[in-house]
Amino acid sequence: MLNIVIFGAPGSGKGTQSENLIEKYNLAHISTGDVLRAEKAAGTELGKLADSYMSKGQLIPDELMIDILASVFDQKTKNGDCKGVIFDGFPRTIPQGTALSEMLKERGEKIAAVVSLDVAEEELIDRLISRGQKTGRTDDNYETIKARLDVYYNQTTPLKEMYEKEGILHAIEGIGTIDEIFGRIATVVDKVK
Ligand code: B4P
Repeated sequence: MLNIVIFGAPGSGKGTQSENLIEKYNLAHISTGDVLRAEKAAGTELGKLADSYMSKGQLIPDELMIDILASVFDQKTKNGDCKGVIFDGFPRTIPQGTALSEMLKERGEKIAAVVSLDVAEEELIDRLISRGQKTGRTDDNYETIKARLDVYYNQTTPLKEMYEKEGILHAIEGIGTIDEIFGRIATVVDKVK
């Protein structure tokens, strides 16, 4: 299977580019942010718990996310009608990265590429503020965005080094039109598929 991790700071375009990848390569999409927002909208206990972290810009605890990820992966791939999976917003910590590799190995799978979208901080903040104004997404306000960026720099960026050592990290310039950036991503994916 073609398993791709799309990696980057909040607002770097992970969700946006995932939509293009799904369509072009017939991949299933796992967005942990979308899973948590759906739980919140449904008013479940998990959703209430997730919201208590997301509204502060913090990460949901690893043990919980790792369990969720494995069950969503099995559910999305059970029919065998997708060519692979795009992991959008997971992993976000080293323990999540290790758990993802183990989960895939147990199923005879591996990550084909980690696509890392590089975008300057001012641009990230502008994009997220603008999305917050358009959609009312409650974590897209200045204070929470700054907290999410701190979490990204402290807890998520160490994964880059891990994937670089594994030789599967592909850094992509994440500034430009959505189509231009997708062209850069597709060049990488076409080489590994
Ligand atoms: P996510 O839902 O993953 O949200 P995100 O990091 O903000 O990225 P997203 O994919 O939505 O936005 P994108 O960059 O595409 O996470 C939200 C929260 O959930 C986290 O803070 C955390 O609390 C929790 N969570 C999720 N996963 C977790 C995990 N694994 N462990 C623990 N906690 C977890 O786009 C942003 C905006 O930019 C959009 O408006 C888009 O239109 C715009 N944009 C995109 N590309 C552009 C371009 N080229 N030019 C201009 N604008 C562009």
